[in-house]
Amino acid sequence: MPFLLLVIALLLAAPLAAQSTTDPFPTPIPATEGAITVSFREFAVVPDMDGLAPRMMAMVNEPGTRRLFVNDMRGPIYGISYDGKSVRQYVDVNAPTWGVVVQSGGRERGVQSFAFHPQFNQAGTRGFGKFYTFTDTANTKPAPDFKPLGGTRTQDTVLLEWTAKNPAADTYDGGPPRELLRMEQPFANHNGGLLAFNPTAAAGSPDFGLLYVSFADGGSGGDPFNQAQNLNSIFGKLLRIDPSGTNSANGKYGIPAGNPFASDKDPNTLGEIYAYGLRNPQRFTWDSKNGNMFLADIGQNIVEEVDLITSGGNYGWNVWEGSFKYLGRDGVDRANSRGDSKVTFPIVEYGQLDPLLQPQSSVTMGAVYRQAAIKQLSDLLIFGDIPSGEIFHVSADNLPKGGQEPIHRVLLNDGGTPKTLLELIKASNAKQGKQPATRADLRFGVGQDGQIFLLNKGDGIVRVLVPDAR
Ligand SMILES: [Ca+2]
Ligand SMILES: [Ca+2]
Ligand SMILES: [Ca+2]
Repeated sequence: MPFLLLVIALLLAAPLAAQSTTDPFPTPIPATEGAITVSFREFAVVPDMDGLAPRMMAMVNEPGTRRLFVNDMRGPIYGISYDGKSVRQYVDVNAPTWGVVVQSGGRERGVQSFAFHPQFNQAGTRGFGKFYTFTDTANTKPAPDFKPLGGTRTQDTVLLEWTAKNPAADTYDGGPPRELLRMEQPFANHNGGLLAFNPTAAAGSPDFGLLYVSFADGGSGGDPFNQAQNLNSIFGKLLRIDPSGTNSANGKYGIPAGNPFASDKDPNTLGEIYAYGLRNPQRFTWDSKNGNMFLADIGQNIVEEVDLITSGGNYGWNVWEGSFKYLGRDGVDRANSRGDSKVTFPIVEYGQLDPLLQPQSSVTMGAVYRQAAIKQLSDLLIFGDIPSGEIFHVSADNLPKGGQEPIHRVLLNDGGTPKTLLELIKASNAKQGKQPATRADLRFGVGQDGQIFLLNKGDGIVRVLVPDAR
């Protein structure tokens, strides 16, 4: 054997020694190269509560009644008219009359998300009047449907179904919510994620009316009970359930037969699971052109990632963080990246040490913009970073295959000057006579015609991206 081939053979045969790093992407996200600047306007103002800016977390379009809805994590859900001029409280999940008792202490707990059934405004259908909320609750008297594999009960996370009598009413007019699902939480952090119906699923298609539920690994750090890789645990998963069905263990919701572990004849794999190996998958979205599903999974201490989700996929946590072996809080392994053919690795990822993102970072989705109105955003996958408020883009048609290089910035055109969301929030805080926010706490919302809204927890202002003035 020629010497060179021998060397190559030895290299392939020997496992590479771990090369621990805190910074697997030494080339930063470019500050200006490839950056897009987009116009925006202030769309609506959501009221303060107890003197503090609303902790806006989710925004949802309800086309049947032509309203947008946005929540404050402490309980209220507001209805907003399509022109942004009317903002009215639709329901307060935390109102004593419902008995929910929202646990919103700290930064990560509270009403996480909500979703309207696609038939919300269609009388005579099973989804008529129905919407769903996912919240942390301090009421831990009822027995949970799912327990963690360790820890001490800090709060529960509950999935609730509400039924309005008149969906078009300004204020919710139905009774107390029905509890579908209750999870006991082992730690205060990493809780519920997003509830969403697939908006690309037409009536009559198999995915229509099924509720996707992202649910984090339970918290602490490093997934201490290895729940995300455990198919008998509800933690660290993307779930898909039928809220109108009854064949779950508690009889309060259905498990779609098409779910990857529903019909595998293995009682140790939960039928609710759609994808697994997730850490803190707060947000996901679908591409209206092709149905692609993209999910943002918040990393531990090194890598933030965006995944293309497929049924039954293993997204690696807590064995992998992004494309790299997870060694612990202090490092990932630079060697042997993406080295497991059974794991689905991110389409893009970025390092928490990136200079744009200091002092903290965590990824959030996002939307695929398939409209022509804002031409510089067409056919891009838009996502962002929660604390810094940085907005990023990659191609939605030529999907990247990992790494940080494909990522470029989206900046906001403030009277001709490109700004970040955090800079805009600080400026409005000054006008409001408030202390300047130190975090943007960016979340995205998507409206009619693919409008992209920017939420935050600092100034109560919902911003919308708009075409440039001519
Ligand atoms: Ca938790
Ligand atoms: Ca099973
Ligand atoms: Ca992953």
